[in-house]
Formats: sequence, C-alpha cells, structure tokens
Amino acid sequence: MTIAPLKAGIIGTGFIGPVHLEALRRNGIPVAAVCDTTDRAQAAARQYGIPEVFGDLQYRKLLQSPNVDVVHITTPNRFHCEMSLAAIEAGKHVVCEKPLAMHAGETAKIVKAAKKAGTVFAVNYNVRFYPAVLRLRNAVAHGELGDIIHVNGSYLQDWLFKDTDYNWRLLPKEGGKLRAVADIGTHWMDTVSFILGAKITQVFADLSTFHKNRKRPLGEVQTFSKAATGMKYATYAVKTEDFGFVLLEFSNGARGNLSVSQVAAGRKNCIRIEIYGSKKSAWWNSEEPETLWFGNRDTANEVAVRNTPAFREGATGFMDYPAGHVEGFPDTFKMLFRNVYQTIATGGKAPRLFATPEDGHQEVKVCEAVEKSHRNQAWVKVNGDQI
Ligand code: SOE
Repeated sequence: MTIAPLKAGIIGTGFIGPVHLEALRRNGIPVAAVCDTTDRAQAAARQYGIPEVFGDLQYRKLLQSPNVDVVHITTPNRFHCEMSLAAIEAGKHVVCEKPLAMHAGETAKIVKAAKKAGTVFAVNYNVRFYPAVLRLRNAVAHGELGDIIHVNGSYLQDWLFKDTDYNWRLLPKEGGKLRAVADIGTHWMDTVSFILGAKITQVFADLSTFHKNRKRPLGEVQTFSKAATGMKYATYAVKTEDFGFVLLEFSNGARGNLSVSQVAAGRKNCIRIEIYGSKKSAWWNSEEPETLWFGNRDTANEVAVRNTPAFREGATGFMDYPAGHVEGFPDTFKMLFRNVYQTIATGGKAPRLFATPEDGHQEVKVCEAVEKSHRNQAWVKVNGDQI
C-alpha cells in the first residue's frame, strides 16, 4: 500500500520533532515544512533538508501550505490545543504529541472538532506499537491469559534526577499541573488500557516532589540534554511531582498499581508492564524490547522472541527486521505513523490501532482524577466523583 503521496509538516524541533522526522522518512513520507522559532526552524531545515521553513512560531502559515497533508505537533504541551484546533480547521490530518492538552476542557474541544471535521487525528502514544505490546494485546483478546486479575508496572527515568536538570516540563504553565504522571504515566496507562481493551475507572494516588527547589539554567535546555558547563542558575520552587504511585481500577474489574519516577538513577527510559491472569501471566519491559515472558504456575515459564512464531499474532505487519535485529523506541514511531498514514490513504480501511482524540481525552481525565485523589487522599472516579 502506498502512502508516499502524503506529505508531513512538523511544528516543534526539540527532542521529539526530529524523532518524528526520522520515522516519517523511514516510511518514505516526505517532510515538506517545518516551524519553530526562527533560529531553530532554520537550523532544522538546514540539518534535515526541509524545503519550507516557517520561523517566529508562525505555524498558521505552515497550516496554509498546500504541500502539507498531515501536521505533526511536537511542541510543549501548552500549545497543543490551539495548534490542534487550528490544524483541524485548516482541513489537515494531525498527529499530536501526548498529553493531548493541558486540561480536560481543552481535550474535549479537540475531540469535538476532530469528530466534526472527519479528518484523521492521532495522539502519539507510541508505546502501543512495540511488537511485544501488540502481541500482548492479542493474547488478552484471545483469552490466552484468562481473566485479568491484576496489572503491575512502572515507568522510570533519571533525566530529572539532579536539581540542576531542567526542561520546560518542570513548569506547570508549559506542561500542565502534573509532570511525571502526565508525561510518562499516561504512556503506561494508555498502553495497559490498549492491551486490556478496558478503561481506567478510578484511581488512588500519592505524588511526591523530591527536589522542592530546583536550579534553572539561565538559557533553554532540551529534553534529555544537560545544561552547558559554566552556565548560571536561578533557584525556583517546584510545583510538579518527581515521582508517584497510583492504584487503579479498570472497567473489566482488573486492579492495577503503577509507579512513575523521573528521579530513578540508572533507569533511563524503562516502561515495565506485568499482567496477571487466571490462566497465565505475561511481562515485558522496554529496556529488553525483543522478549516477552509468559509465566505459568505448573509448567515452565516461556520466553517469546520478537519476529519468531511466538510473536505470530497481533504483531504481524508491525515488524520490519528479522529476529535478533533489535527494534525499539524509534521503530514504534515508524509503525505508528505507518498506521496513521495508511488510515488516511485507505479512507479508514486500515485497522486503526493508534490513540484517538477520545483516548487522549481519557488520559487527561485520568490525570485530573490522579491530581484530585492525591490532594484529597481518596479514591476518585475518572469522571471526577470522589468516593
Ligand atoms: C520525556 O520524559 C520523554 O521524552 C517523554 O515525553 C516521551 O513521551 C517518552 O517516550 C520518553 O521520555
């Protein structure tokens, strides 16, 4: 199936914009335009050979370009809503980074506008596209694990471990009220909901800020980058959580517990999912993406290796390299975009596995329930009711 006539435009050239660009090109999708502040947009255009450049964050001009069919929004969270609505209005298809927007009021507007427009809108929950996750989803759907009893897991990183580590995500006005839960916790929650085919219905959360005060470099620092040596710092009070724990209940009756942390030394980017069923268990983590474990009570545990017969169902069509040739983080973007662009190219006939605006809205509602639960130290239903 050819998706090549479709062209992309990218708004935002920080850590994740170039990840989008590379994944698009690996699918044979040209990147026709880029937008950011003038210096950054020009630098990206030079580095990656992008023909159309829009500086001064003039993204509305990019939206008018006849050369752009699909707009990728890879900016800080505070821009997601206004840019998504404008892109929908301009008739473009959209891939927006997660979390979908700053609060549920904004995400509800995006859901409504996307529905009305009828164009394709994807939220970039890329973890869904690890072959192990797709295989796991298939195992659950076909009852291989039996009834799901409980789910356990974590998403741990260390790039904000030191009080001098800095990024826009630390500021509520740029990233939203929650940080670790919104940035990485929602990846875990979206992925587990996707695997189970069940929504999170209520939560009990405990959040903590280890660095009550941090030092902000007097200059911008990109995600996963360090401030330059000799840089001067200003101290500021931190209003978002460094780590947290969430108890969960799912719509299928399963219970879960999730730990998130951005101050876990040595854990670079580790998402771990363990699913315990009435027949068998399964567990996987992104630091060893090629293997999925199945656990049995009375017989030997099994190790399933990517792109062998053990991965046959669910992941077929989402693996390009043979077994032993590791596919990881960048490949999940490649597969997600392939799914989005095939959906556009076929007028919706391709199986739609990417997160929709409704899924993005759900994750933001879960974040709001988490924040309220932490504040009140009580179970909170995802629709907002305290229990
Ligand atoms: C930073 O925490 C970050 O880049 C997230 O924003 C991504 O979603 C995650 O995949 C890796 O870490």
